[in-house]
Amino acid sequence: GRVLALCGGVGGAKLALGLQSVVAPGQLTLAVNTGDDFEFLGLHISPDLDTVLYTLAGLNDTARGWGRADETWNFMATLRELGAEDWFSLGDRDLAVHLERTRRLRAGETLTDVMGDLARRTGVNARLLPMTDSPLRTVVHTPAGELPFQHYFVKHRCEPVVTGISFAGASQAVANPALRQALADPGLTAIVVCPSNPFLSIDPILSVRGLRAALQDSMAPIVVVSPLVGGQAVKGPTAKIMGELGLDVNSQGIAEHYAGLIDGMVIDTSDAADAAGLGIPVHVTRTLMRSTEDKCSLAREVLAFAASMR
Ligand code: FO1
Ligand code: CA
Repeated sequence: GRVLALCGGVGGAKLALGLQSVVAPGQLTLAVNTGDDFEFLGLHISPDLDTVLYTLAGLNDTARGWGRADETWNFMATLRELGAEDWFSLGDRDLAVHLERTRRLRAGETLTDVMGDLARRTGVNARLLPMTDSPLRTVVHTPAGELPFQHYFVKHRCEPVVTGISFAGASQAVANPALRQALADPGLTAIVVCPSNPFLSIDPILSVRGLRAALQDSMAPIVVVSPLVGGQAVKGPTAKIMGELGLDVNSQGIAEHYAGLIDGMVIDTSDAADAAGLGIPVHVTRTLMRSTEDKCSLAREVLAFAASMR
């Protein structure tokens, strides 16, 4: 059956890759966070869409976690010699994607059209949908003021204390029509929330006007894969942010965050003790995705778990 997955960057892209291998060709749709998007050197940057694109196309740099494999950095080195802004790095190959995408956006194409074409040309076997084509920007609140997401994440290396998070433009944003269509499809059999950061990667998607309600109205069961392993984030600032926001850094905290939306949760074996207290169906398994086989077997288990709830 058809499957829809919500995802952000690295953690989400790994499960998306597993889903791409186990879901029948043409049946997987990915709704990707664009709250991290911004403009740098006049270029439109979509970090999560690119992480998912490169991962599904097999072009990603696995060690760095973002950008392309086999990358060179002549552009950045030359920029630095010119005294230009250089806190955000674009590799030479990545730069070509950014130049072409920005040109097409300026010529009037939507982000959905451009990403769809890039996905087709790189051999991706899933529908890659930005959650919205409207500008929606994640803003991180800190004691020293508000920071655009990439300033918080890259320029300030997630060091500032997070006192809140908001999504500028969310109430005016128009949900991607193709995503609304996927949600209304009676043939949709599962909605998977990937193990991405709930606050920084999934909440922006849920903040798009009408999307949370459309998810709730969908007939398909919604299953979230916890981004925590042993009460810790696999990568990135999830645990740090949860602590700073006064939330419990455990499966219970994740379940409460998604309460009213999700029908089931997949947690890691190291968090198995949490299962009984979650109040929703839980599937316990190994959720760390190192190998391709890890990604595929987790994808299969998540879909089987969702199928058990229909
Ligand atoms: N992350 C960094 O920590 N430093 C960078 O210079 C950087 C550049 C970059 C360029 C293109 C791209 O698609 C992603 C890039 N990222 C970089 C990753 C990105 O900022 C974050 O990982 C995501 O926004 C969080 O999901
Ligand atoms: Ca429902």
